[in-house]
Amino acid sequence: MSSKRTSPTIVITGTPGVGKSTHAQLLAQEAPVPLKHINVGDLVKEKNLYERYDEDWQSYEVDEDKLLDELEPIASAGGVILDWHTCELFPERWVDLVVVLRCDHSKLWERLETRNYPLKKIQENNEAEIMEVVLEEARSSYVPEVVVELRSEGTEDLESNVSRVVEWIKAWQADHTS
Ligand code: DAT
Repeated sequence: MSSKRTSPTIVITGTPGVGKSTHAQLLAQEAPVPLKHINVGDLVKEKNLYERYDEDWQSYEVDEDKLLDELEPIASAGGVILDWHTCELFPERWVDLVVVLRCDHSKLWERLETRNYPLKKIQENNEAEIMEVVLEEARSSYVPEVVVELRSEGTEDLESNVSRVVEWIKAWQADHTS
C-alpha cells in the first residue's frame, strides 16, 4: 500500500475536542521526518470544499469529491498528518497509521463548552464519544494493524502519545527505506 512513500501518512482522528490538533502540532514538531499538519476542517473552509454551511449546527457540509481530489496528491505522497473528526473517507491506500484519540466524556463536554458550540452540538459529540463512533468507523475502514486507540486527557497523555507515534515513525522508516 505505502511502498512508494518515504514518509508516512498519519491520520489523527476522534470526536471534536479530543485533542487532534494539539497532538498533530506537537507530532509535527517532534517527528524524525518532516510532516505537514493538515487540519482538514480548515482546508475545507479555505478552499471552499463544501456544499453549504449549516447555521444551526455551525458546521460545513463537505463536498467529498472535491476534498478527495484536493487531498489525493498530498496524502498519497506521504509526509502528512491528516487531522479530522472522521476518517472513513480516506482510502486505505493513503493511510499508514490511524490514531483514534479518546477522552472521558465529561472532560470532553467541558472542552466543547469553551468553544461556544450550540448545546445540541455538544450533546451530539458527547454521545458520539460515549458510543465510540469514530473508533468503530476507523476499525471498519482499516485493517487492525493500522488503527491505534489512545487516551487524550492530560498533558502526560499528549507527551506519551506523541513519543509513541515518533517511535512508530522510526520503525516505519526502517521498514520502508531499507
Ligand atoms: P480537536 O482538534 O480534537 O478538536 P484540540 O486539539 O483543539 O481538539 O483540543 C481541544 C482542547 O482540549 C484544547 O484546549 C487543548 C485541550 N486538550 C486536548 N487534549 C489534551 C491533552 N491530552 N492534554 C491537555 N489538553 C488537551
